[in-house]
Amino acid sequence: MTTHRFPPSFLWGAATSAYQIEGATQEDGRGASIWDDFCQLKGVIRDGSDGSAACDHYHRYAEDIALMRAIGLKAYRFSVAWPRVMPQGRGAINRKGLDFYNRLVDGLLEAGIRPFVTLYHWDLPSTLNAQGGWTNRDSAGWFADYATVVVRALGDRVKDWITLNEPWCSAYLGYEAGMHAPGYRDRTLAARAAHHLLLAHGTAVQAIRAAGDAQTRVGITLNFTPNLPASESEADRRAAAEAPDWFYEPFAEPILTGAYNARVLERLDGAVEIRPGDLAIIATRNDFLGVNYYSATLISAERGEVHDDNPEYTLMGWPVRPQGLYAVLMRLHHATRGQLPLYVTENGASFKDEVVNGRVHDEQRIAYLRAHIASMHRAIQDGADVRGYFVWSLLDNFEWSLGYQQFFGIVHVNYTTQARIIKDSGYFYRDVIANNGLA
Ligand code: IFM
Repeated sequence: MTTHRFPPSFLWGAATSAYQIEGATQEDGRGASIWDDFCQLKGVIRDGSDGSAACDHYHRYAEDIALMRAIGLKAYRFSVAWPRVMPQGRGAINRKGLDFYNRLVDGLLEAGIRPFVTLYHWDLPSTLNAQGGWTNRDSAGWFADYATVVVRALGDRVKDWITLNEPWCSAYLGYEAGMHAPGYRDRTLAARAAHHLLLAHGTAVQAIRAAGDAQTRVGITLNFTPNLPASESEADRRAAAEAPDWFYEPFAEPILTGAYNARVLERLDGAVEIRPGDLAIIATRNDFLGVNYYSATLISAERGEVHDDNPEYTLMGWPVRPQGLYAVLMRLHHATRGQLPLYVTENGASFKDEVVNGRVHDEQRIAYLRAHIASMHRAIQDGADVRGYFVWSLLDNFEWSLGYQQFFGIVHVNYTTQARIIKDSGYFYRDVIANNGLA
């Protein structure tokens, strides 16, 4: 019996990104990206690995589409590698790079799977980084030009475009925490990158609309880690509502309202020039908003950030808090007065898996997905306009500075043989899709 039924047109999908799965980083004219460079630095990737082979998806995409079909995916979110399409970041276009995405899109459409294309999932061409990367205001124009090239090439078949994936990570993990490429530790650079990423997003939305057609839809994907009250008490509720939200305020707020709040302005002040008209560009209308959700923070009025009495953690060390997905979706629903369709563009969990007789019995991942899908269902019942859900991830893959030691896939990948096995969570998800809900 289906207990949580979703709207008939609900789009069930899975997501990946180029550097995390493609491999073939030196093939067919692809240029270098900041992640190729970063991985070569000593000690920055936990297992000393890189994305040069990854899941070899560049060669195995047809097999991967067959897996998507076996699971019954209705949509697939992948990213285009900017340096594959424009090896120098600007100017010359690499036909062979575009051809790969042409083949991928054609294969998806033949399989009846709707492509959602992210234009930037962190692999900035190295040549652009040499010119300042996102700290250079010109990056907005570079990105819009690249977006135009891709939309002109694929836009006859791809209608759903995501400009940036998680600009919070690009700016703060990349330029302030030094954990991600390009690996800088400088608050000023991070603030500058954050503003320019937003500018790049708004500029690209306009460019994508100009290059696309009447069916073109464009949005951005942001990551949220909301503050939740540690208890139902009035004091905790107020504390959670009033606590700074460093995930929401610097990106979602200016995109949705056309203004930075005072806390964000304080951080940007002196680091970056905000020119008249910038915020209008940043707030260019989106057709949808992509929501990435993994975990939440608990806030108590007396003790600040706290932990649950009996927390369950994923292998990433992230507490499992499905109620946070409901909270984020409802907050966005209210902030946009229900006027902006939402997609959960990433949600999933890393747990250590074991292959036993050719099967992976990943009960914890199934429980995580079930609880989050139920939480999203509650938000839809309460009015949130959520149009789709993408599991992170289709495949186990390269988890950035944690290398190949995290396992988010609903499909297991053996990195020696490149053999794939659909995990039990993949079969669970197949049933969710087939029933359009939870059983
Ligand atoms: O693997 C990443 C992805 O690239 C962006 N969002 C979070 C995922 C898990 O850390």
